[in-house]
Amino acid sequence: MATTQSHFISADRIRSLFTEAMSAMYREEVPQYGTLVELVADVNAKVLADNPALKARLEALGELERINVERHGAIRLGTAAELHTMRRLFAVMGMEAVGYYDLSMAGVPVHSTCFRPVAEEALKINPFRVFTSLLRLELIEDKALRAEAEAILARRGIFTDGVLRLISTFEQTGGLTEEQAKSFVAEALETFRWHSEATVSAETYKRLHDAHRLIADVVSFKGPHINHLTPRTLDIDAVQAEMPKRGITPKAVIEGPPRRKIDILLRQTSFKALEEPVVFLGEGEAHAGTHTARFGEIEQRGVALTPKGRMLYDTLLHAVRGEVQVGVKGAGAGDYAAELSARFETFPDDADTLRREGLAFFRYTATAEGCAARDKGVAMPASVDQLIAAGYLRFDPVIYEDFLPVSAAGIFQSNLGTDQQVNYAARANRAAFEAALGAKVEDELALYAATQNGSLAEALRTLGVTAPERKSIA
Ligand code: OOG
Ligand code: NI
Repeated sequence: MATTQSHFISADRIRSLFTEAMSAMYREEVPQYGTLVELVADVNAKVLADNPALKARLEALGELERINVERHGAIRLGTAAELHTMRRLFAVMGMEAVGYYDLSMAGVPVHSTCFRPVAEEALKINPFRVFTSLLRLELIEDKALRAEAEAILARRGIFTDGVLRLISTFEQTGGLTEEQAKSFVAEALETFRWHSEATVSAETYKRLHDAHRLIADVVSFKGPHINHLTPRTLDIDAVQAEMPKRGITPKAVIEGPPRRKIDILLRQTSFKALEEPVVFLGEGEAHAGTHTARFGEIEQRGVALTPKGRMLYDTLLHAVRGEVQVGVKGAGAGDYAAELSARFETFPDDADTLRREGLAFFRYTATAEGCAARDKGVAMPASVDQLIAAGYLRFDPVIYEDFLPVSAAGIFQSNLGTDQQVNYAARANRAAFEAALGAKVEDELALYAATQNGSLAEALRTLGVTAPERKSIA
């Protein structure tokens, strides 16, 4: 019996169509993005050619294909209602809000989440994520300016009628047909497009800008233009070194952990925002001006850390930042990098120690040897360590799929025109964020733990180990 559902295309497919369309649009809007994508592709090809073992591992894990399509973007929203609808829009593409990031501690008046797929299969197909920030006007001290910004934002509608209709269709029927999906992608793209016409006068723009550059960026335009799109590299140091040769100036320091044998979490670097021509509203005539918002970024992803590993990471990073602060024009960047490497020497840098000490999450699989031994009726050792030692069980890193608040703050700062590292008091308000979102954000650590534990349970089942000793797992 044919059902209407059989006409639906998968959320994964819609997400891939959207990523392709977004990437094509951003390449047109910001040509340096195209240069960066090419540079990253060159570096990744070289890394894989030089490391057949890495290539084989990524292939076996089904992670090789995603790397070439892997992108993250970022947008900044102005109102609770915009965030609410954005959640519904991303749901059409199988993306959910994961994690809460408080950027107020970096002096940036926003809080954020990451919209991304969560299922392992969906991540393999296309792990597209969007770092989505909501402006916190309550952090503007000037009450009159706050009211003015609120009034300006209240007048705009950032979604097309077409996309709103298709979101409703999706919610009512549970999916979109191929034709509807294509239309959805085209309509959704409009929300993320750059508009060089501001919706405010040059004078209003200046007042918003004086309060905070970010406020001007969010409030003065028709919509939340995508402000960067980031490809994933397998060697960020190589890309950083090569960027100037291709006419791109990177920020002073790579954010996140130092270079290591076993990559952990996320390392990121960006190039400075472009100064772009904009037209402000005027009395009768328009005024030409400029705005800087859009930039480029690259990232390298490593293993996800457990709460224990993350605590160690945060402690070490905090110590480095207490010791060395990178200045406005990147002064002290060399000292910072040296201090970072030195401090992180205490963080174990081999996969087995990370696993045994419960610092990082791993995915377990039964090996071919393990299955052969099972078939021969060989008695299986009961502990995970022994199964690994016997070659019956293997473990591979669970990739970190999220963001890092201190790094994100550094990326924000850099693109607000400074490399200066600043530390303000945190003013998190997760409850307000979730109220705006209309849902709770998911706990990323619980997702990684479920991946690890699910993989182990399945591997043990495959090997026929019924009562494993679990003590050596995080
Ligand atoms: C987002 C900055 C954060 C990242 O990768 O950490 C970010 C923004 O500037 O809107 O993209
Ligand atoms: Ni980013």
